[in-house]
Amino acid sequence: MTSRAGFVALIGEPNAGKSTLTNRMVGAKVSIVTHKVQTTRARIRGVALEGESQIVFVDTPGLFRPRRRLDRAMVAAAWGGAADADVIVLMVEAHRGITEGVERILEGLEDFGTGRTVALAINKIDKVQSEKLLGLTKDLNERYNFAETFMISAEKGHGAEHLKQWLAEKLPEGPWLYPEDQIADLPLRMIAAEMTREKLTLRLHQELPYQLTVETENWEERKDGSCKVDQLIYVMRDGHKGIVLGNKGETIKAVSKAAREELEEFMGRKVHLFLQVKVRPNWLEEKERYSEMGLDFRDGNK
Ligand SMILES: Nc1nc2c(ncn2[C@@H]2O[C@H](COP(=O)(O)OP(=O)(O)OP(=O)(O)O)[C@@H](O)[C@H]2O)c(=O)[nH]1
Ligand SMILES: [Mg+2]
Repeated sequence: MTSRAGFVALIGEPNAGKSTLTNRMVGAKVSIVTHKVQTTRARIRGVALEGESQIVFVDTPGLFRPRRRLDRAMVAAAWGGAADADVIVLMVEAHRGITEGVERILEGLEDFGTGRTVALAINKIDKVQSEKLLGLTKDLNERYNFAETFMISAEKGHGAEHLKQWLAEKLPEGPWLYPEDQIADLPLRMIAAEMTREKLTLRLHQELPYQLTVETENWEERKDGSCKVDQLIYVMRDGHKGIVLGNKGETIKAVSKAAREELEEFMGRKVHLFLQVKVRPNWLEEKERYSEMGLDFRDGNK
């Protein structure tokens, strides 16, 4: 049998379930997931095997109408991921259907021209009656020439195996791109920062998660096999710092505990995690913050 390998970009509106599907396909959590929109900020690769194929899933930030520099850099990263992929999967939420945002993405896909394989995955089918899905499938296929339509639930797993098998066959023949046992290619310090950002996003309300970033400052291996990880949480205002810390520091303590536990499980060893909050009013305009996030600062230029 010949081996196959290639990139499959998952694109869609924020919250469509791209990261959830990435994790399901890989069989491990490589990308953070929250109920909030705009959770993923950069391209996250997750590697899955299916038969003789190695499928590199490229989870992308959601596509939306950008306002800030960070938004523009995220949207550019998402389209860049699609442009580089062998196969694109557009994820649409079953219960929301064809929103304005989906319409805009379909227009964007037209710019790629023909000759590229684009599949449609209608996600969250666990949320709707099946009759509704037929109409939506028809409407979407009238608007764009999808190679195939899949009805899935990234969370519950319905249809995911079928989609994976189909994708495996669409990839070009060639040697695998990553070692057999590799599932992610983000540096550990970035994975660790993402874990902390996930826990913050889950606990903080309204706009605050969009106004902070997390960076791993220092990583120290200890003789006893554990590691000490220092992270900085950049916020924009003094008031935000107080909210992140919480009453008597209870918010940051809870975040730190949850992130540490996840990191320990991921690495299979003990972690000492230290979080510090720093007020940095202009972090959204600092080049270094973008490279730490895995984004291109210039993509944010107007
Ligand atoms: N009911 C249901 N919920 C789902 C399904 N897939 C994902 N979700 C939920 O939808 C929310 C968003 O999921 P994510 O995977 O973070 O979505 P995303 O497309 O990566 O979002 P961004 O990173 O913000 O662009 C989370 O609360 C998921 O648990 C599904 O099949 N069914
Ligand atoms: Mg995501």
